[in-house]
Amino acid sequence: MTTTPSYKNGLDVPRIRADFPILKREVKPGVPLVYLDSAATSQKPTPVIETLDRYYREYNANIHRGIHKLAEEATAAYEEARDKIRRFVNAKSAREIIYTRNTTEAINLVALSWGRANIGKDDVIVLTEMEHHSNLVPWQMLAAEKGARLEFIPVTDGGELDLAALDRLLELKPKLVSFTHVSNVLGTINPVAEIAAKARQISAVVLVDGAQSVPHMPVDVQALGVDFYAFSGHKMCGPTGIGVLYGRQALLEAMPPHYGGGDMIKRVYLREFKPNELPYKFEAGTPAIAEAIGLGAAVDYLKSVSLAAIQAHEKEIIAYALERLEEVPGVKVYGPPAEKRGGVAAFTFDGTHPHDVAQVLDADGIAVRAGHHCAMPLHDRFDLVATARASFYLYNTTGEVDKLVEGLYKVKKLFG
Ligand code: C6P
Repeated sequence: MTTTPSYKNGLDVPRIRADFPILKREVKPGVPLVYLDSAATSQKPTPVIETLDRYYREYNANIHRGIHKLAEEATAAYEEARDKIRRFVNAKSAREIIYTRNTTEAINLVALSWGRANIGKDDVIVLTEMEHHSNLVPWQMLAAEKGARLEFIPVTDGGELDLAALDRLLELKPKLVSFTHVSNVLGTINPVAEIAAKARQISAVVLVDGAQSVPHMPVDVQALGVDFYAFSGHKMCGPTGIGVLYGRQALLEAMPPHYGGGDMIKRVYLREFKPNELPYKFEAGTPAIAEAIGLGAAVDYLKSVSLAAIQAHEKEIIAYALERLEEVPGVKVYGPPAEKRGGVAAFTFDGTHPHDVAQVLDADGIAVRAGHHCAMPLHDRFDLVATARASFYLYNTTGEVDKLVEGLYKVKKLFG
């Protein structure tokens, strides 16, 4: 058995764990929670929880409407959070930061607005085989509506994108290239800047699904050279119900609004309207005010820890996890080696169904996810119906990896 290494990355994990009240929880008497499901949603630190609490206790009001004190405070906090997020991903302007409910809604916004206005019959959209359903289904719906064609960058046996195939697909002159930064199943970190540069040469628009990257590594949308970048607050220590679409201003300016209603208008007449300026053009109706402000607090928290340190910590944890999982006879982990992946390990375990694996682990307080993880075509690619998945974040320890491995030996005993 490998001995547990000490962390080389400088992250004070015990101190970080103290910031997350839920991690003190026992799932039953004497059985502490081992939370290995942060790719589904992360836990929330006290500063985020307190920010939500303070909003409702002290300045709950609708934004951009009232001229009273509370409305002013709520509006200021909502817009301050937008600017924090802008700086976090290095967008040029806060106008380029559109609040959405989550990554899914951000991608649908692009499909409904940019897609409907720019994609026509026989136009090509390039996606990849490793996409989450959120970055597949909206394009399937658009392609069906417009008669457009979907093409896919294949995934290699090692769980990486086949970039030679990308070169061939770019010869089809796609209008859009849309792909995930980090796979939620394989953990693969895709070379975003390289793909975006190639796509730009043929003037394709580039959308990146950042659901599994923004929480875990420094992201600079300008350096990456992307047009759209989508992510979710709940996976980055923030509340549920809030997400972000980053879009290049020139593109967003040219796009029609996708939803109609309050806030997204400058002037309404009985038979027509004039849309509001950015970013409000895409924020119809009363938004998730508390959640946006809470996301601002999550950004402050992640910055105070340092994204570079979080990434280094996850690299250590995943390297250790891959090494330990390999020791367990019958376990097969999918995806590339630790250097090329984020903190995600999806695996199968001989003939045992992943749901049984997850259930046995759950009895010991170990939370992993089992299923297709909203990536059915990727599971088809590997001839799988489901996998079990452990995913790690800043608060996880190598001791928790050891518990996972102990749990898997229990599974082996039970199911032979
Ligand atoms: N993946 C998982 O357990 P939403 O639900 O909109 O916040 O995020 C959707 C999404 C989009 N892209 C990627 C790469 C994702 O991983 C997710 C969410 C979760 O893997 C829930 S299915």
